[in-house]
Amino acid sequence: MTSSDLKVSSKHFISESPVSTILALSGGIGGAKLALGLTHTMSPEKLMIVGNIGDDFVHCGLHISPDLDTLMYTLSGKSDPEKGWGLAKESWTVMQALVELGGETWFQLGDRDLATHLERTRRLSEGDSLSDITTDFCHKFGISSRIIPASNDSVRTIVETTEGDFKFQNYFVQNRCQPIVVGLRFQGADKALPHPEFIEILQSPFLKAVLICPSNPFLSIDPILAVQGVREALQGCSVPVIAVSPIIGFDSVKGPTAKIMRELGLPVSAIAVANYYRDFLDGFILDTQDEKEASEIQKMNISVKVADILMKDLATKTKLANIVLDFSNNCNKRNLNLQKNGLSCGA
Ligand code: FO1
Repeated sequence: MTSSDLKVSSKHFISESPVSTILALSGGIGGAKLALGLTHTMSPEKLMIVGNIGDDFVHCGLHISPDLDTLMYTLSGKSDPEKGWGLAKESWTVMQALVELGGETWFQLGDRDLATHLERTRRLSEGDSLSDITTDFCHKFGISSRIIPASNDSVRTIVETTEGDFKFQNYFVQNRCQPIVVGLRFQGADKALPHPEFIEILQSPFLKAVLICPSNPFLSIDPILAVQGVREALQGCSVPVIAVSPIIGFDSVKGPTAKIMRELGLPVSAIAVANYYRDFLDGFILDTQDEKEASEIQKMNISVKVADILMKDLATKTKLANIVLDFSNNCNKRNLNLQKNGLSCGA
């Protein structure tokens, strides 16, 4: 199936907001930081965020969508600033009671966060789609950007390790990313249909740029790309596709990106990330600490911008968002003329 096979009707976002949409592909914490910066830099209604659903799972009978929730909580200003996931000022009464019962407590669910999972699970059981539920939650949280799951169908990340296969959260939380990764697969991705608005926006004349957030390429972005038709739609889209490096100074900004790169036999570098995305990438933003890598990336005919990309607070998130938007405005699609002339923007 190709993206052109996916005939969809225009509703919601595009028809309501027919100008200069920015599309961001995001995992959880790192992606949500940039998304928050973007909402402070541009009209938030013009931002569409496609969230990873490979981390979703059913736990204690509840459907948990960690990355969608992290995006939702972050954009509404409700997220826990220390952990990056869950809600700020959370109470843990239910978890404590579960400890006393000897229940499953390796995955921490705060009391108010539980309400999100309870209501999502109830509505899914009544036949509502994950995207409709997410849209309704976003309205309740006062979020005017559009957050959609990559698919309304099930996609589940399986981490293949030297100790066997793990479902994502068993690898990530229960086993603290310790097992050595030998591969990843995304169960259901080949049968999952992308959310219709995702493909529609990629083909829309109103799309201005696609941003790949500084999320883990293997755990957070790949499950989105694995959904049928997505990679082709990205390769075929007519606007610049820009990625922000998740690597700073040969290490992950957060999480196990560097560890997984080493285990998969890849060099831990911004170059390796740019190379990983090179079949659809037009521009790459890397940190000033990695400036020396810029020329190698430019040799791949990918335009490069060097900037301070560490997002420590709202000011640095907004500053990076400004840089990303400015770069995307000035960055051309890779084409023959560019390649012949050796031109690139923003270096
Ligand atoms: N991450 C943890 O490291 N430990 C947890 O107990 C945990 C609970 C949790 C509950 C709800 C939620 O939305 C996210 C939660 N996360 C937790 C984060 C989550 O596992 C990961 O950050 C993402 O899946 C990776 O993007």
